[in-house]
Amino acid sequence: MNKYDHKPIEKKWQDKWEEAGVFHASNTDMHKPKYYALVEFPYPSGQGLHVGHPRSYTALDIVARKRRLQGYNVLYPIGWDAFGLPTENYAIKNHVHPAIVTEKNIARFKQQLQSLGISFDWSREINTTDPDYYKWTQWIFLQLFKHGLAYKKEMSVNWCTSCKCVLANEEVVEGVCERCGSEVVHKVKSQWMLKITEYAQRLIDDLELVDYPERVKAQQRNWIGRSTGAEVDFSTTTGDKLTIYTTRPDTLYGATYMVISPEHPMIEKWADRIQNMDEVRDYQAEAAKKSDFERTEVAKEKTGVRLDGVMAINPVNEKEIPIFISDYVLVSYGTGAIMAVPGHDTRDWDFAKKFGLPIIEVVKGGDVEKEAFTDCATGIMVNSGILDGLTVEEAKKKIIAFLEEKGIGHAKVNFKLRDWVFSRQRYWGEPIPIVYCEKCGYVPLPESELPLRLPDVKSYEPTDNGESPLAHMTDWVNTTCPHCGGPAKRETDTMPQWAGSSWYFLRYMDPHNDQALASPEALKYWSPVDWYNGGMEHTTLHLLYSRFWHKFLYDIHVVPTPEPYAKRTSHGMILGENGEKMSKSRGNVVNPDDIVNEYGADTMRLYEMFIGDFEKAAPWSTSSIKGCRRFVERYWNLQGIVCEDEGIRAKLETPFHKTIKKVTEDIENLKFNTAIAALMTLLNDITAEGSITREELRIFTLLLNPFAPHVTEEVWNVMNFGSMVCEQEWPSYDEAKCTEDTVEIAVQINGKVRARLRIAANLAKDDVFAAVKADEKVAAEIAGKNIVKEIYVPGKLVNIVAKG
Ligand code: ANZ
Ligand code: ZN
Repeated sequence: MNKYDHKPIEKKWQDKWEEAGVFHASNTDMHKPKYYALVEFPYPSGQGLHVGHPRSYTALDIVARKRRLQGYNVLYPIGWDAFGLPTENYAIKNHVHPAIVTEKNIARFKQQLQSLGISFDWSREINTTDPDYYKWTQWIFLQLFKHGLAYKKEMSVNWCTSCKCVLANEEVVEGVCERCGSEVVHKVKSQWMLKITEYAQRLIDDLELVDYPERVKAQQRNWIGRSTGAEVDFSTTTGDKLTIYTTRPDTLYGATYMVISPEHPMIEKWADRIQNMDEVRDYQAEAAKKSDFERTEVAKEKTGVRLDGVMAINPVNEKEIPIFISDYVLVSYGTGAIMAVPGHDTRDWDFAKKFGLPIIEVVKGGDVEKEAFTDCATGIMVNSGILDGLTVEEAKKKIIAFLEEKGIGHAKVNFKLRDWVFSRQRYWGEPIPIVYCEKCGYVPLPESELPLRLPDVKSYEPTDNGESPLAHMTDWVNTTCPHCGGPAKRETDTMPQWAGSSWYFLRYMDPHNDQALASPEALKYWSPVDWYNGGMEHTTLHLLYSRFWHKFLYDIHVVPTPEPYAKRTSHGMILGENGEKMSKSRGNVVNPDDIVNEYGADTMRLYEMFIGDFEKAAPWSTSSIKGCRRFVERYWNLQGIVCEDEGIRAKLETPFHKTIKKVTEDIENLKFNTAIAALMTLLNDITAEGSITREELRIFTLLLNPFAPHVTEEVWNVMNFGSMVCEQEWPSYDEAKCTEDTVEIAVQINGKVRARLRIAANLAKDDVFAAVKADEKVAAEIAGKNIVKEIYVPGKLVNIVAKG
């Protein structure tokens, strides 16, 4: 037997798999059950793969490999989400075309991924910057446009002063650009918008149809931000009406002033009557500089200007109340105007204190002189006329009925979700396939003219006036109107990076189709994605956007299911050895190439799966990699102790059946670490025997294969077990043979698990306690203490409460 040498073995099997095409999904074997495993495709950055990527890819590779052995036609694809700012910024700095940078980065990523032995179907590789791909991104945009879901609008947008680019709200994090950290200001620009708000309710409702972690569903719901309340009309001394949105119509009697947003259109209408218009204009200018985040931060000092010369009238008690403008009221939410109830809303309370406005208690239960009382579950209405004595919930119903009867208000559902700003003033994105004609307006390109290719430009720098570099290409910009044949101009904005990733999982189903984004047969067979894994950072926006596009495609009968992903999971981050986030500046980055080179891909894969609970963050540990390497070597050495016996020996029957069951189930439940631990235990049981039978080695090899695919192929080959492991059948187990006569129990002392012991399953209670107390760790814990309570949950747990 040779010494284990990972390098030649790994290269050999990677080549053989590729040659034999064993991981190709089949679009013709449609009688077989299908399984579609998906990982978020990477952005091919200049840094190459980091150790976080393999955590996701290896996990679903294990699932994919196991499902293949279980007889499924498995689709496990990969591609490149390659448009985007970092590449463009690099291209600007280094004067190379972004396409060249992209190609280079992809080649590196691909080589790295292949060195890990991930069973991707490389024949289905896609690239969002390939015109054959973005042709269909553009096609989807045209369908959205034709259905009135893409429209152009003048609007105040978030403008990154450094990227010189419009950002979606979600790309502004704590007031700065998510990508470059620079200041974000407001700017009025004409933008392409997608009407995602039309799908708000369905995006909430259909979360019922999918298997996502509860926290991910909650993120989706919070982002959409559905609230129920009422719209109420306040009349004013000018004879106009001012409509407000409130989630607390029950507090109407406590409204002592109103606040409208500095951008509210009524201000212009009242400009002649407002006596302090100069002050108002100054305030408007200041507010325009701030991000929505800054403006609505609860803790910030409240500012505002009272409109002198106009008053509003509270409709329930006819009292005149002042109107303010303040930046904490946003123009884009509700009606851009609020009734302020300082007794029961924290921001209103702060504002009222600062401006010396009256505070009226209308819900009993707090002390409104000290702070706003915001709890609405327990309070009872006071100082509220017809509502006195009611609970908040009762009061809401009653006041809405009252307002509806008077014709001055009605119940209203609102969403925080805004339409999606879909234009970017950048070069490296999909061109938007629309032309502007003076006569005909915005005209879609005929579908036959897709893809609309991105032309070559000399400079990728965005222009200072905020136009895309494409605007300089007059030859390209000037065109004819597809509708009237007259002169027209092409749209020079491009799509955001979110576009290509909003539908890529569909393209994998039929990646070379030039008639449709994928054939109806392929879509029907492969949809939905059975299991989608990716980072926690994508569980809000990417998930929401792709669900939106998918629902739209469902409505126009392109895709067969209302939801794209049946199940979604997220892996935890891999941290540096010091427990901090891996980053260049912290100097704690581990390069996967080095690990593969030194220990081998199989060890790297095992290690990444063994590192801890898949869904939690885990620090890197070099010593623990060595442990995984030793495990691979010990497995390799089994070849040297093969004996003449046949089958599975009686003594190992239970361990084998139990392990098959455990590995089979753990893989499906994201418990890769405990599956590996079970294989390690089984290996110990085998080596304790001093020998292994061919059948035992055969089964062990099958079980280990999804985790360590190269070394298992080699052993299989050396042992002459027949073609490749990846073409075999997953072992089955007999439930009756899975239970042993011993069980492992956890020992809890004062609520903390202090030890785990293996005891005979039928041990009597008293003997269990005796055995537990004889354990060293337990003995140390309870030494000198008084045992107050002892509980035994048979086969599982001993619980000891000890005092002193
Ligand atoms: C009166 C009131 C009394 C309110 C009270 C709250 C508590 P959510 O729940 O987030 O949807 N609001 C309405 N439009 C606003 C805007 N454009 N900018 C800033 N704030 C706005 O928030 C709804 C509540 O936020 C509304 O209910 C309104 O204040 C405020 F004891 O009205 B409320
Ligand atoms: Zn025209």
